[in-house]
Amino acid sequence: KHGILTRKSHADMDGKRTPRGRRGWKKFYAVLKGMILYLQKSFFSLSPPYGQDEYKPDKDLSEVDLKNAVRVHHALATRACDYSKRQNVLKLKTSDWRVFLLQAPSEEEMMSWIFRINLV
Ligand code: I3P
Repeated sequence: KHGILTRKSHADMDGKRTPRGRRGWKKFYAVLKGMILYLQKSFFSLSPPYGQDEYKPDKDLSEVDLKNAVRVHHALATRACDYSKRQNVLKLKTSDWRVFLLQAPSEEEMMSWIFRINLV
């Protein structure tokens, strides 16, 4: 599965609140492949037209993209009911206690990401 997701880091690896300065929202092209959710920045700098079917995450991943990749094995995705500033936001808790808020472009997309992440 892939699509645009906007990410906010809420808690870091040890479960500690992500400090100010690193809590902003950032837009990515997200790809769920195997047990990894790749959050790619470099996708947007590639020249259009760039059909989603031609997309090859392994080939196009930059170092920064690898750093932003999230292991979703044993992660839990839920609707972010306690977050009301933005629409269609899901909460992703990873097995290493990180917490991300991920905003999808629509309710349907949000539900689809939750379903797919929890299947891993
Ligand atoms: C954060 C940024 C986020 C905001 C967050 C700020 O600042 O403005 O948009 O979250 O508030 O800390 P920075 O980019 O300097 O990290 P919201 O959009 O949810 O308000 P928070 O600390 O209350 O999470």
